[in-house]
Amino acid sequence: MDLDLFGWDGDFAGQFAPWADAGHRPGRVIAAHRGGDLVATGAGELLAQTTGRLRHLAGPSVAGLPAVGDWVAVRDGRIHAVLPRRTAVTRRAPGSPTVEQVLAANVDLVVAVVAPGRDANPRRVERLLALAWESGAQPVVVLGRADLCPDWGTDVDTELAGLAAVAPGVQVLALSCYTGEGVDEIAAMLTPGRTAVLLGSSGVGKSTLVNRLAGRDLLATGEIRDDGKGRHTTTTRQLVVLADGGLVIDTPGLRELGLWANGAGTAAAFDDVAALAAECRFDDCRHRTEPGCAVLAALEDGRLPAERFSAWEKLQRELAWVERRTDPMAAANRRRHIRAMSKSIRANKVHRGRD
Ligand SMILES: Nc1nc2c(ncn2[C@@H]2O[C@H](COP(=O)(O)OP(=O)(O)OP(=O)(O)O)[C@@H](O)[C@H]2O)c(=O)[nH]1
Ligand SMILES: [Mg+2]
Ligand SMILES: [Zn+2]
Repeated sequence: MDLDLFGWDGDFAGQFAPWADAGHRPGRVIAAHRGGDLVATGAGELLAQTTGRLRHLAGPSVAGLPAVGDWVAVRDGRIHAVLPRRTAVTRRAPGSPTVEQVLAANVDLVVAVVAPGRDANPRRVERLLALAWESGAQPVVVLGRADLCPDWGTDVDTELAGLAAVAPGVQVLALSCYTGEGVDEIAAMLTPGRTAVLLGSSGVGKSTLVNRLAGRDLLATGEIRDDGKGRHTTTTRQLVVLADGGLVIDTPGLRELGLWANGAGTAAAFDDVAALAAECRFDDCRHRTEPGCAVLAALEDGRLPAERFSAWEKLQRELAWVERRTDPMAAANRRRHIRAMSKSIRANKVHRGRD
C-alpha cells in the first residue's frame, strides 16, 4: 500500500527517521477498536496493540497514546511510538476533569456538522469552533440535513445567518446529502492527502456524508428517532480514503464538548470579543465596571450580543477550571512524557551510531 495515499509526506518521514533503522515501519492509525488500533502500513493493514513501554510513558494521560489519524512506528505487530502530531482535536474526557482525550490527529480540516433547529444552537457551535481552532486545523461549519429546514419551520438562509454570527472568519455552508447541495463544495476541500474530521451530534448525517463523498455505502447510517435525535449509530472513529485522494475521519456523535485547551482556540473562536477587549483602556480589564472598556461599550450599543459575551465568559471560566485541575499534575506529566519521548529517540540514535 502506498502510504502517500494516507497523507504521508516529507515532514512525517523526517519525524520517523529516528525509528527507521530499528526495524520499525511507519503506519497511520485508521480506526480504534477494542482489540487494538487498525494501522495502515506499506505492507497492508494490521491490528496493533500499543507497547507497555509506550503506555508507561504516557502515564495517566491517554493523550500520548495512539489516536485515529496518528502516524506511528510499528514493529512486530505493535505500536512503539506516536510521531509528533501536526494537529490534534482534543476534548476533556467525559466524566474526568483531568484527562485529555484525542478525538483525531493530523487533520487539516475540522468539519463541524450541525442540524437545523435545536442542534444549531449558537452556544454549541461556539464550543465546537473553540475545539476546532484549538486543534490547529482549519474549521468549517456545515448545516447538515438542510433539506429539512422547512419541516422545522425555518429556512436555510436564516439558519446560515445564525451560524455565521457565531463563526467569525469561518466558512459556513448548507449541506444536503439527499439533494446533493453542498456535497461538491466539501469534496473540493478534500484535495489528495488532506485529512478532514467530521464532528457533531448523533444523527446530523456525518456518516451519510462520508458515504456520499466516497460514492458508496461504506459506513452504517442510522434512522432518526421520533424526537429528532440520533441514536449513536457510529461507535468507532474511522478514517476513510476517498477515491479522489482526500481523507475523512468519521466520529461517533459528540454528547460532551468539554474544553481541553490553553485558551488559544477560544480566543480564535471569539476573535470579535478579543478584538474589542484589545481596545479596552486597561490591559487587565475584566469588562465589568472599568472605565474605557470597549467590551461594555459594544454591549451597550448592541454591537456585541449579550449572550455571546456571556458564552465567552463561561468558556473562560471553564478553561480556568481545567487549568486549576490539571496544573501542576497533568502539566508535569506532559513534560515528563515529552522528555521521556525525546530521550528514547536520542537513545535510539546513539544505538544506531554503535551499529
Ligand atoms: N433529510 C435528510 N436526512 C439525512 C441527510 N443526511 C443524513 N440523513 C439521515 O439522517 C440519519 C442519520 O444519519 P447518519 O449519517 O447516521 O448520522 P451520523 O451523524 O453519522 O450519526 P451518528 O453516527 O449517530 O453520530 C439517517 O437516517 C440519514 O439517512 C440529509 O441530508 N437530509
Ligand atoms: Mg455516524
Ligand atoms: Zn474591557
